Amino acid sequence: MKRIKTTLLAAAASTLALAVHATEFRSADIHPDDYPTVTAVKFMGERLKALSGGKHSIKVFNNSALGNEKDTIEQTKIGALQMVRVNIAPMNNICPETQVPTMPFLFRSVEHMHKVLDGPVGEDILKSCEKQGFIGLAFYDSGARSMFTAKKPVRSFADMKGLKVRVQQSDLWVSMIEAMGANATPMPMGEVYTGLKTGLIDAAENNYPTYESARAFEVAKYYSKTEHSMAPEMLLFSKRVWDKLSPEEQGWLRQAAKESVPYMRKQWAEREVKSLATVKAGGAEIIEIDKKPFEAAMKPVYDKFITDARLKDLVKKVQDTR
Ligand code: BDP
Repeated sequence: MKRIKTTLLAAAASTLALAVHATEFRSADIHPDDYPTVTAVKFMGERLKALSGGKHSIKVFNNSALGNEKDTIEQTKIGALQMVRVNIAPMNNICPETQVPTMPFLFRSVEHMHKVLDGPVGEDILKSCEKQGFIGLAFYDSGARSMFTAKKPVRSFADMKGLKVRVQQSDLWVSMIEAMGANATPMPMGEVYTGLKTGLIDAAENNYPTYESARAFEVAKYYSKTEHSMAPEMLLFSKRVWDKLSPEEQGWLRQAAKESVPYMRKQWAEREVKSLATVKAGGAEIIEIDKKPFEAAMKPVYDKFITDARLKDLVKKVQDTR
């Protein structure tokens, strides 16, 4: 009898322990429900649940429900939020190594980008944010970013002169746009549509899926294929929270994040095609443009931001990746 009681007690205690420790991690994103970054993190959550035997899960707070990217990065750093999916750009001022995959005209193709980010250079960059309080779990695709304008089309490099262009909150992005002869205005994504509509800005730049999902094509119908940067997306976990997890739990998270990457890439490729069709049907004009003068103008940006030996070495490793 005594033995049964003890066993029952032990079972109850372990159920309790499980209940106490079962965690629903919160993850932020600015994008709508069907955007590939959002569906990928939801997929990661399912994988995490399976790997952890139901112990852990992820709830995605998208549509900027928890704030813009700069705010949610800050919340993740202090551990108020466990996870965040952001573009790499707002991390540029926080960990300098993230500037590398942001650099203009660095990647030669999507395959080149995947090879770099899946390899030791990608690993190195993900790890570099640890000292700032972030565990880099994965990179996601973000395609190539191009310029879109509200009033007059950009058909050549010279047309960039004097344009007021919204950029992400990163010094590197300000320089990139200024090197094109335009004026850069950093602001969160959530203000872009109104900014373009009211004439506060003349232009912004992004990939097809965001140009489409943010409805920017309704207010800026000229999309010029400058393809100036392939700045990827990043999935970051709060180091403060991470350090309290067991190695086994950390392993589940890493594994689930890793498994979400091919899932995301497939969704992304499909979404790019779908978004292009949507913006065209919505009246956007897709303009082919000579990218050479844009690329040539980027030398001062490399000189200003790729300054120390470590960053130079990383850029070289990217260029040498075949
Ligand atoms: C999109 C990224 C998103 C950024 C946005 C931007 O997916 O993370 O916030 O660009 O330009 O492509 O701010």
